[in-house]
Amino acid sequence: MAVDSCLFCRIVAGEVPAERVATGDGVLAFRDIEPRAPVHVLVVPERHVASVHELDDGASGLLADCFALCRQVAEQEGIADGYRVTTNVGERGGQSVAHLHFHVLGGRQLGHIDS
Ligand code: DGP
Repeated sequence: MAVDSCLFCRIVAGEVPAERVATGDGVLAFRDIEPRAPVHVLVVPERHVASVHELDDGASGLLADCFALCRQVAEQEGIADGYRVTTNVGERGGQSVAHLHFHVLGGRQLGHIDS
């Protein structure tokens, strides 16, 4: 996908509005438009990567920055006692936006992942 037509690249660029909740080192957090929990925030790298499957071996810094922002979001949103961080890969894996993102979900009792 061309970066200029990627929805999350356009959110990062400020071309599409989103409720931003935090920023990190090359990473942005904003609220999911279809929240599935009282807290549902997406953490995305600013540079375009389709999914974790497309990351190269040198991506440990980018992943550390993503997870650092997930932790910060959890603290900010008051869910640090229990939350989920998840990422989908490819259409068959439930991914609908082809720009790497981590869902940070919490604020209610979460069950086992079974679907
Ligand atoms: P996934 O299905 O794992 O690729 O997650 C994509 C998420 O992105 C989904 O939970 C809904 C959210 N989403 C889709 N379009 C928008 C948008 O325009 N703004 C925001 N804030 N979230 C969006």
